[in-house]
Amino acid sequence: MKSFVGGRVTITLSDITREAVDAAVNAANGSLMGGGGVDGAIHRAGGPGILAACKQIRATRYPDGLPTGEAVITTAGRMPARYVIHTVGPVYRGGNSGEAGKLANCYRNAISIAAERKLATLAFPAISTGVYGYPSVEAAAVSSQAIERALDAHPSIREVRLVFFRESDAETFLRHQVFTR
Ligand code: AR6
Repeated sequence: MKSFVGGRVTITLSDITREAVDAAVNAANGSLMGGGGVDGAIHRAGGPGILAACKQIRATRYPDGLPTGEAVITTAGRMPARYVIHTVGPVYRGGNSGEAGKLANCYRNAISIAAERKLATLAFPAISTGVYGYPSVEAAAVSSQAIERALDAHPSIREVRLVFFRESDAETFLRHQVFTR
């Protein structure tokens, strides 16, 4: 499979709950209480420890929920990853409601939390491109630019693994990404 940014970004066809990375990123919603899609899969695979940690975060730092574009870190429970970084992507409303900036923030903040925690390897799903309706073509450009910038800012991050569920999603990403190297 292809790689970018000097081999620090890799593209994988897989189920993110099976990736043995320092942190798997979850496309959550602001409640942090679980849901469908990748969020449901992560909570099922990791077990109740993830929800317990999310409840703790809601009770302390984010009583009104996690704002769009922000990220928090919890245990990964029984998943092979060590941690889960939960971030909330934007719901796509046509593209003129600040969606691109919010989607970029998800990638930037997740990578920045990983660097703060001295984690080196991360796996991302294609945030917002499922239930939240973000077109995969546009998300490819936004996410690739945000990831490259964040990696430039955080040299300690060794690998960002982009995990696609379907081959057609990986192909769309590869056609529309804007990595410069
Ligand atoms: N591994 C990798 N990718 C996956 C997996 C998996 N196990 N499962 C789905 N995808 P979505 P969103 C892909 O809908 O659009 C939830 O209910 C999927 O094909 O999971 O950010 C939350 O609680 C798609 O390309 O996330 C929120 O309410 C991508 O992951 C809401 O959905 C993202 O799809 C978030 O919506």
